[in-house]
Amino acid sequence: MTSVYLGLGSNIGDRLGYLRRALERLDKHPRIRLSAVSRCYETAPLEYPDQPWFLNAVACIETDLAPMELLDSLQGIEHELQRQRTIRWGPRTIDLDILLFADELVAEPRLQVPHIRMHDRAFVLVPLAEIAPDFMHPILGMTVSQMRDEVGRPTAVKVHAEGELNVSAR
Ligand code: A4P
Ligand code: MG
Repeated sequence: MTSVYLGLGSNIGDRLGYLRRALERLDKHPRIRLSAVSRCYETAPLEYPDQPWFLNAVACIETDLAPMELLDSLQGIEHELQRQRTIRWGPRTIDLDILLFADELVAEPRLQVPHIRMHDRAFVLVPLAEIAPDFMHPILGMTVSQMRDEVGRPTAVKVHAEGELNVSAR
């Protein structure tokens, strides 16, 4: 089994509901076990600013799927939760990104791991540091908490009022 860190984001409709449903679907997958979930953060949109604020969280799963098989499963869950791909970086019911796949490196057209933008995004690093502060980025050689301290803690990242996702991570 491999420990994998996933980023979750939603900025349309019942954002908390979409995050919870994505986590439940992950945990129901026969080859995925959910082992930890961060709190949920309300974050200002980056890249494409003219869109609603996001809820973001990070989860740790254990899986024996290969990286590409996991990507297929995540895209299946996105599809089930009515994700429409219109604008790149634009609004979405649910976005599931593979942040780190143990210390493996993947450089395929469909998949790059570690996620190429994770190290400069507070909406990834703040929740990730809650559940994996000492995990080392396999290319940059920095721990998650070091990367978080470099990116700072902008006020645009705050714990959501209902911050506990209450999904039973085992
Ligand atoms: N892909 C490549 N590497 C990966 C990976 N490690 N994990 C490919 C998942 N997918 C990966 O993604 C486009 C393609 O990336 C996929 O088909 C897959 O083959 P997408 O989810 O269809 O589209 P996207 O999410 O719009 O693009 P992308 O590049 O994943 O964007 P990001 O980096 O996820 O950014 N602001 C806040 N506050 N919170 C957010 O969550 N998210 C984004 C999207 C922008 N601004 C945000 C947030
Ligand atoms: Mg994405």
